[in-house]
Amino acid sequence: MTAQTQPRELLEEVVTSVDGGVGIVRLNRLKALNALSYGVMQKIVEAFEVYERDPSIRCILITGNERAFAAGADIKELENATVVEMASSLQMERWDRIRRISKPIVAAVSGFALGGGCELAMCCDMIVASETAVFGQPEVEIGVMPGAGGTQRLTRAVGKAVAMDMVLTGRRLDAKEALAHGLVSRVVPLESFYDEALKAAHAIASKAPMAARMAKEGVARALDMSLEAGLAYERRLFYLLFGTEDQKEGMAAFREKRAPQYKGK
Ligand code: DAK
Repeated sequence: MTAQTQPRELLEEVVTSVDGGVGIVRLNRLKALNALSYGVMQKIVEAFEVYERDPSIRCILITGNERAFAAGADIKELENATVVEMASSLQMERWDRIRRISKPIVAAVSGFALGGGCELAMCCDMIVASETAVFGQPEVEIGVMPGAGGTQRLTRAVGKAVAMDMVLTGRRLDAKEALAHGLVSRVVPLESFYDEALKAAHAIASKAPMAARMAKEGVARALDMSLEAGLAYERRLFYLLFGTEDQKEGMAAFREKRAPQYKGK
């Protein structure tokens, strides 16, 4: 089969699709275990931003394949980079743009989630992992250290002891350990990891969009605020929702014993 005759999907490293209110992004760089080249990161960010702007999309799902979510940044691209190139590359900005997405993001992870792959999963709001998922920050093995949240988000998720072990020795966590340490939300059989994640994404998409976005923001901010400031912040987000039509609809639907019809207003 020549490149011209291959199905389009085989040629695209990032494949997007929509399922109801869920915008899906699938990493499809099979031969390199979904290594996050600059091009792949740019496409992920672009897809996320399209979904962010589309009011019909209420939740985003990102996944890879059974063998790999992503085995990290593309080492072959990084090998000869200079300090100046790294510091001035658009790559950090791409990570920041992912962080600014306000809609909930679910990661469906199977196989390797290493280095930047683990960091990408940790940027998401929920990780549904297959039993074969493996999480790690092995950058120290190749002469560097995590650069996109691996010392910060990982430490907040699993605590200093386990984070230090992973970052300093390159130790990987299997799915059960990741669940025990609070890195992932659910571990499910390999055959169903994608379906389970999609189901979770649909559950989120069925909720009032503003409520889901505010809830995401509240939990995300919990990690970088004092308890007192966080509680005050949460209260303001909570009050804000009483200005939405969806709050009235949700509570009326409860009283009338019917399913709510949310409009995102
Ligand atoms: N980059 C490029 N290619 C990769 C890759 C990677 N990270 N990981 C795997 N591959 C490629 C391999 O080179 C191989 O390609 P061919 O040789 O066949 O052409 C193919 O994928 C299959 O890999 P293996 O033959 O190695 O498969 P195995 O099953 O034997 O091993 C493995 C799987 C995942 C254990 C192994 O491939 C591995 O150790 N991969 C590297 C994992 C790693 O070190 N990841 C961290 C990379 S550093 C930044 C922010 C973040 C970052 C950088 C910058 N800024 C904000 C600027 C992040 C840095 C990183 O992630």
